[in-house]
Amino acid sequence: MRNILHADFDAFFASVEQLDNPELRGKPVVVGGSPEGRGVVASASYEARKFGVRSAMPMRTAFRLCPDAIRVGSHFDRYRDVSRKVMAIFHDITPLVEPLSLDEAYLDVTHQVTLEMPSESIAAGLKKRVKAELGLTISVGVACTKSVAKIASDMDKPDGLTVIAPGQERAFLKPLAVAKLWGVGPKTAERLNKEGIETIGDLAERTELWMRQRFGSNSAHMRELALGKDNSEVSLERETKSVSAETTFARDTGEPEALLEMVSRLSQQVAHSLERKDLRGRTVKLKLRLSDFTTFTRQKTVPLPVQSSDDLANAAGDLLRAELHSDRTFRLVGVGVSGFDFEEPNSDEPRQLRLDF
Ligand code: TTP
Ligand code: MG
Ligand code: MG
Repeated sequence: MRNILHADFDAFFASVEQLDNPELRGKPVVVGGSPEGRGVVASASYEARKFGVRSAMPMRTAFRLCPDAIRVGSHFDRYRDVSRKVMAIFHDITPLVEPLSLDEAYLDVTHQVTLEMPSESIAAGLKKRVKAELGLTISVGVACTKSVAKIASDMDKPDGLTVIAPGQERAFLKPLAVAKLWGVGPKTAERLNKEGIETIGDLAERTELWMRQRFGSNSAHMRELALGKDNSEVSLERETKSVSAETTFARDTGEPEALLEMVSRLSQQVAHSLERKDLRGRTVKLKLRLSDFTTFTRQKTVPLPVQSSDDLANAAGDLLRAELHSDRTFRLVGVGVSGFDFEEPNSDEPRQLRLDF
């Protein structure tokens, strides 16, 4: 049995801004580009979230929901610096640290657990240390599997500590919204809801055939996850979960032709590397950074896994067109593919029969 922690900063960018500028503390703070420049919210303080403000929301919407919000531009170097520091603290606890992004990581503490120091105490100690040394709060989930630990860390934000005892995984997941499950994005969740699947428990009760028809070769894995089973290790070298390429323009541009041309070039690069690795994926992601450094992604799931540069460029181009506005200029664009569909050796199920899940 493993002991896993998932740690994630609370309102990361916004909290760093509040730390660096005491006047912002206790106030609804949003980090991101200006509403006039069609900026997007990167991070919202918990004071702002009370009004319904969320990440990736247009800044204009955020100000409509919360007119008193205080907007701050991003300071990436600072966030990177804080991220390095927190990762160093994690590594002080265990060498088995798997970062997922700047503000979160899995920690395998199996070898650190003793009778006097159960995983819950390790997690509490970690939270205390981060608060004392960095002045910021993290939320931590403790469980025997990565997927349950990750869902648990999100349960009691901010400053949360949620422990799922061994054997309680299924009961814990049962009442939770199906969208909380790894691999179930908003669109899939919507479709599942239409079929009467509201909770992870509802999903866990479906038959294997039912799952296969919707999730294809990924169905067995999805079912295990819904049951709270997940054998994946906290790994230092991550398996390829996505393939991407990005470019920063020499000069920021808002020209649709230039941007689409770049998307098509990046799609070719990504397609080449997909081909080399013999991978095809169903989620196409477009990454955009505006002139003010606000960064956001848009993604879509395509019915059939893509590998060719044309399919990729089409999907990414659609995503790009939706984000082009005359008053917007971009400094970076990136294209990526994830959601790899590993073919089962004995699978004779025609791909075309799969629904768009
Ligand atoms: P998250 O951990 O997803 O969000 P958060 O830390 O702001 O809030 P929470 O308390 O719910 O964890 O992301 C970490 C940082 O990554 C976030 O502070 C800003 C950045 N980010 C973006 O730039 N764009 C996005 O769409 C998201 C989701 C995050
Ligand atoms: Mg966070
Ligand atoms: Mg995070």
